[in-house]
Amino acid sequence: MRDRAYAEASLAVVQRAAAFEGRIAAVDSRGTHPYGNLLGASARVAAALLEDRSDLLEEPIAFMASPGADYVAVLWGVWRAGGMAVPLCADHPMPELEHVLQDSGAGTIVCDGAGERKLRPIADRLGRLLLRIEEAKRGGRSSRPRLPDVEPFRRALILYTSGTTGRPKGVVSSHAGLEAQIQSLVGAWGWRPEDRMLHALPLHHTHGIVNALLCALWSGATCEMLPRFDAELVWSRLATGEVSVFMGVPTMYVKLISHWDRSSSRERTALSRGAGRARLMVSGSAALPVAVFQRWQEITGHELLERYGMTEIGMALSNPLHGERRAGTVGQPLPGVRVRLVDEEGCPIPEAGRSGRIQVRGPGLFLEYWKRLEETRAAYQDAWFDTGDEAVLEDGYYRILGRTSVDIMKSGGYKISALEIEDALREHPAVEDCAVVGVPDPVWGERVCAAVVTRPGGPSLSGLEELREWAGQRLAAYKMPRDLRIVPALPLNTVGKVAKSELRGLFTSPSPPDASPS
Ligand code: MCA
Ligand code: AMP
Repeated sequence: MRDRAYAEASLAVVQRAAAFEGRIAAVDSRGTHPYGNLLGASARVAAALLEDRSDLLEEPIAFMASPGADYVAVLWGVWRAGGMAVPLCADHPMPELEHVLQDSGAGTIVCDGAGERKLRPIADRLGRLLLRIEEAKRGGRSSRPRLPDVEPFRRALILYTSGTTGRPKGVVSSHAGLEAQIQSLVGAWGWRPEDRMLHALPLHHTHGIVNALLCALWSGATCEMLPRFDAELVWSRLATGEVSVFMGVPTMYVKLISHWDRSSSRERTALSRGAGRARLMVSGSAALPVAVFQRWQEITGHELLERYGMTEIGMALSNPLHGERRAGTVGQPLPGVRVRLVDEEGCPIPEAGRSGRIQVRGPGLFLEYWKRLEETRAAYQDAWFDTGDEAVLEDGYYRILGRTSVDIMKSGGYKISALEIEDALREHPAVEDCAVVGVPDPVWGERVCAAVVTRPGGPSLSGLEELREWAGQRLAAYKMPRDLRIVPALPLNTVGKVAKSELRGLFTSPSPPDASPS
């Protein structure tokens, strides 16, 4: 049934939701929310955003909402008004939020009370309009506003992701691109209306937004949204046996395993039995160590389904829903996605067994880096997007070998640019120069480590805690250095660049007491 309360939008996401009107779409701390209610709320948000206009015409609208029905109402509301949604992360410090607001050019920010307290100073400084979610949900002035027809090729979403240059870039996806990403996963992973997804992922990245939330809603399933990841809370929900689908980054599974290990034997039995009733558990965003795959299988009976993707392309490779899930691999191309490996010159590698850079094409690819035409062009070779990740095809399964750039790290599933952190650290008055590297870590995948050369005659740097406190005002928590070495000079290679592989060795060997103040 269609949303009758308001003139209809053409978006597939709305049409699909209307078909599930009476079913529960979201469960959050406030209760259960049927699809029909989310449609009504999102139409009113759209009306409030439109006011006297007939169409936002892809205007970027930033929003900060806690995980739950309000998040969906605002996301859909922006789309139904013809706008482009820019999700903000509530945990980010001011400079990160300011970067997103400035770069996206979002003139309006929709947020809850907590968001308003955080965002008010930036909004005032940048001259942006703040709209409270509660107010937006009351709708606009007209009781029966007309919502625009939104064509699928229009811009829908900007997600900010770190790259090899400077600050995070905005990755723009169209409605059609997102729908292609969703449809590919819904088919491959057998999503159905009876599913109940337990959602504990951040809602400003593809993993949490597309793979988890939007796939569930596209399918008429129920998405139970936790305020944040908490191993005990996740286990308590898995233990009920009510959850059918769970998705996480490898760090989450490591933390869940460690919680299970700390539980009593009676608790363990209950946790394992409940989790065993789920039909699908997925890992992605970073490499899943084989030991974690095996331990999770011992504990829950689940073979984690590992897949590979990227903000710019959505998901590209996946182990099968039915059939062998091979630990340490990411399976085969998903429906509608083409994948090839190329050598250093960009020539396709025809035979299996040779490693190369992954290139991807398909209808789910992003449209552009927001306002970065040159970088968008450079990301493609013909119509193939170059991921910068290396892989090898072995016996029909792709295995990810790593990244071509030493300046990109993955920690806790978050993509982190070493260069961005170096730029920030160089602003510290005691820092003459620095270099940041990712060092393998059993919990986080990689750990952010910084080597610093102090400024001669400058203020002293007492150590890691001082640097972290200072960096915490500028960088998101997951970008903060976890280890510091103060060195007389940075090691350079023959062409005068910092030798990052050599530098990594500094952090894997024990630190001399005088070189690394704690
Ligand atoms: C937090 N800490 C970290 C990191 N994050 N330390 C190292 N590396 C990190 N990345 C520190 C905190 O500062 C804190 O330290 C302590 O660990 C506990 O932090 P807390 O936030 O409580 O940890 P947590 O809540 O357990 O967070 C772990 C997490 C989180 C839930 C795994 O990192 C997370 O939500 N990751 C998911 C990221 C994601 O969605 N990526 C998808 C993007 P202290 O105590 O010293 O202060 S990639 C994507 O979308 C593509 C398309 C794809 O393929 O999926
Ligand atoms: P992001 O830019 O945050 O979307 O992160 C995308 C990157 O995450 C990819 O380019 C890969 O480097 C990494 N990634 C995602 N899934 C996997 C996986 N299963 N194994 C290894 N790396 C992965």
